[in-house]
Amino acid sequence: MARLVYTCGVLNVVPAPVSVERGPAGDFAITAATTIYAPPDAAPVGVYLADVLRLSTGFRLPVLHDQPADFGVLLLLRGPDARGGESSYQLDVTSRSVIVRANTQSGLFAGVQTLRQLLPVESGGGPWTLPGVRILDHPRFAHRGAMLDVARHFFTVAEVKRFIDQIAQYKINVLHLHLTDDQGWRIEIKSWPRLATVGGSTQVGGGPGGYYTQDQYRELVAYAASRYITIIPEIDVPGHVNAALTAYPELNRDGVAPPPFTGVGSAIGFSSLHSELAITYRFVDAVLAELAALTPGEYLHLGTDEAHPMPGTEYARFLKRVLPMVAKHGKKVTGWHELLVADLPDSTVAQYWGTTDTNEEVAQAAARGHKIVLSPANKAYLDMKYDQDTPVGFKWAGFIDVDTAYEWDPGSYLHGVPESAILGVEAPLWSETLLGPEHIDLMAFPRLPAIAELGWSPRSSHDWNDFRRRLAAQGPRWTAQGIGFHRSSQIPWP
Ligand code: NGO
Repeated sequence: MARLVYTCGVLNVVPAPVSVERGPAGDFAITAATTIYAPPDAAPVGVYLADVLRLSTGFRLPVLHDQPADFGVLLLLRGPDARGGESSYQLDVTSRSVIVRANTQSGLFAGVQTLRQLLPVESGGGPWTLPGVRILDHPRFAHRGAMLDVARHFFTVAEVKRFIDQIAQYKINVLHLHLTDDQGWRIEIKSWPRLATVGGSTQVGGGPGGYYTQDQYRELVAYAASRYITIIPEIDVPGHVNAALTAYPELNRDGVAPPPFTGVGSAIGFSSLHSELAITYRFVDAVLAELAALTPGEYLHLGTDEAHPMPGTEYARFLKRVLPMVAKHGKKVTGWHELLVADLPDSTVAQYWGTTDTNEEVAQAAARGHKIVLSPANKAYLDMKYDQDTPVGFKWAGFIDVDTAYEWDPGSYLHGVPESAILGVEAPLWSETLLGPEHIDLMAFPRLPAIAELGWSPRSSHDWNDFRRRLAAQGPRWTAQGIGFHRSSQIPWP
């Protein structure tokens, strides 16, 4: 494999591409006269590229749909290197042209993210020269996720869109939204309106909370799709449901609604639905029906974690009734790995959030053919503090500085779980302690790009020192984009 270092400089692309070769045919300078050619079926990516180049260079480059000239920037949905399947692309830079080739729009989009990182830093004033290069690239894993908890603290549509734009740069293709929890219910359910209006009316610390109307939620789904990101919505059942219980007294065994919960910490996992109440299943089915209708993606996330008040037998019985509902509404189930105690359809994906590299239930599930998404809390949880000085976050799974987030191999991490069973990786950002987007920035950057690289780049490119150097070069880009990242002392920021 070609290394990333070549004679006219050093490429600082994150995630590391599969192969990079120096192009013999010179560098390409983007000027006010450059055109972008994108055939009609690649037009959305062309428009996106024109937008990002306008913000960085100030040039308003036209997007042309007719026969391409052989100069300028060309996005071609044909003739790519076919090795990598979906999202693979080839990027060739010569003095005459910049050509991105891919089989799909998402492949072109991935190539465009690489192209952005080959340009000088956005705020630097140019010249906007791309080094002569040939890059062949494709992802290692299909699922490269980030999770945002909008339940503990609510984040607005604009704030979630901002997060989507941030993660798209690192070839993340799944955004898991944790929509419900004890402290808040954040999605409008038309047949059970009080879930949002009552259950969504507060948050940790007692603020006003909030929720997404279904139209706003559709807007988020569409915005993510325009960045080739699929949203997986999570409705957390049967535990983490205090907000729902406050909204509908009849969901409680004694028919009395509990007070809203605005705390954090030791109280995690205190609430639960009741498996013996018929209304429990009418409630879950109605919610899943509306959620499925809002979701173009394949999966609904059922939570299923920490249902401590519900005894094990009841928990399994509850899941047995609820799992077929998801299938009935045309979706597949994913959930935190606790759900593996139930009898599951083969298509069920388990998300591992433990802190050890052995888990018998997950290994057995993998052997039965289930796919696993890895979010080990002591590596991938973005809500863990970097060190004792981090102003927000938790430390129950340990401190996670950048090396800890980066130095593990998803393909061999869990004993008895082979790489073939790994659907991918996901970095969860829980929001008990996050008061606003400035805290999202601080906790996600620079660790989210580390997890993104584990999801995308080949095992053979894994190299801490090389990663540190490439990551350091992202710092000025984040500054230019207004991302207030954590200046970890492990990274040689310029
Ligand atoms: C746990 C818990 C969440 C917390 C998070 C905090 C899972 C899957 N359930 O992770 O409710 O917010 O830790 O780190």
